[in-house]
Amino acid sequence: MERSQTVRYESLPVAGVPSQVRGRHRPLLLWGILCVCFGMGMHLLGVLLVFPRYLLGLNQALLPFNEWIVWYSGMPVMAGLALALTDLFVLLPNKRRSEQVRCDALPNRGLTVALTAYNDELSIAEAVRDFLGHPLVRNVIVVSNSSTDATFERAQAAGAITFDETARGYGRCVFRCLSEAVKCADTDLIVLCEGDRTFRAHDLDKFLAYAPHADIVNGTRTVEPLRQYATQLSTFMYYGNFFVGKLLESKHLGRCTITDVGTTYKLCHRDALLRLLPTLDPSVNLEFNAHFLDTALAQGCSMVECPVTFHPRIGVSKGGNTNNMRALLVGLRMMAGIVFGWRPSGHTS
Ligand SMILES: Nc1nc2c(ncn2[C@@H]2O[C@H](COP(=O)(O)OP(=O)(O)O)[C@@H](O)[C@H]2O)c(=O)[nH]1
Ligand SMILES: [Mg+2]
Repeated sequence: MERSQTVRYESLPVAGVPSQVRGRHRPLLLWGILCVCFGMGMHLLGVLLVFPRYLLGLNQALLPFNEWIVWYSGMPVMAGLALALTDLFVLLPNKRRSEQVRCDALPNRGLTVALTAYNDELSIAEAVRDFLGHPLVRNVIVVSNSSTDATFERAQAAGAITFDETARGYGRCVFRCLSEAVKCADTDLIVLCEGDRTFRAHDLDKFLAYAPHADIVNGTRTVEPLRQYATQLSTFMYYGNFFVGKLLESKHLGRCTITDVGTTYKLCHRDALLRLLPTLDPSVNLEFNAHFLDTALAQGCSMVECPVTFHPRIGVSKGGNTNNMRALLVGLRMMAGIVFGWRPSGHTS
């Protein structure tokens, strides 16, 4: 294909991440939030026990346990508050970055855009044309995740550099996108996005405005006037993403603001991505975006959020947005990853 011939490829470094990692801190605020949530859950359970006690005639049997649970639910709440307040008022000043606000020059503002696609034949050509139409976009890559429809052919016909990723799963697809994009040595800036038309090329200018300030500019879909009325992001997912985002933020307190943990749309500086890629686990599936941010922050990358517009999907949803129950499971796995570490999660699309 013509466009791919103009791209100069460079080999990936084999060594791991350089020693950018700064001193690790205990995430007391994260533990505090979890303790408070646990205590409040206990308390709620205690209040709800009133129903079996009086409606099922189990008052005598359940009363001692009911009193215990309501009384002792205060302990995790108090412990959690103590942890959270210690982190916020004692440790935070040392955790916050002390250097000046970063404002790098961008000598090369050209962009390589990499789009994930899985059976997205209805939208992929339009998405490719949208991004190719932006004056700063030099390469558009599409990674089709073993699509069984015409996604690959339509992406190629629309002018994308196309790849087929045979290992199934969103994480594998994103990882392949990033791995192919860093080989494009004619650009310093890499944009990851989806080929389902939920995100648009006009937002690239917003990303570029934030690009001097951090290694990673992560899109956020939480700015109300920028969300189209009916999208796949239900109210539950909107607040769920926000909550999990704040958990991740509390883990890396003083280093970032996170309001949306599930957006694919993001810009990365190529040099930072080259260091980060060997530390990512492509077998983490639909939680991959949270895994990406957590790992990047742990490696010492800087991250800033950028509001992006969000639009209804073209075609059928296959990801974590299919329904609220699936979104809940993805959210719980994200929380487990943030607290206990990231584990492979088989593809379920
Ligand atoms: N769910 C899923 N999505 C994939 C896979 N491989 C690639 N993708 C793409 O990754 C994106 C998933 O994003 P998401 O917004 O969570 O789900 P969507 O509702 O299907 O768009 C879509 O653009 C898919 O086409 C896969 O194995 N599973
Ligand atoms: Mg999508």
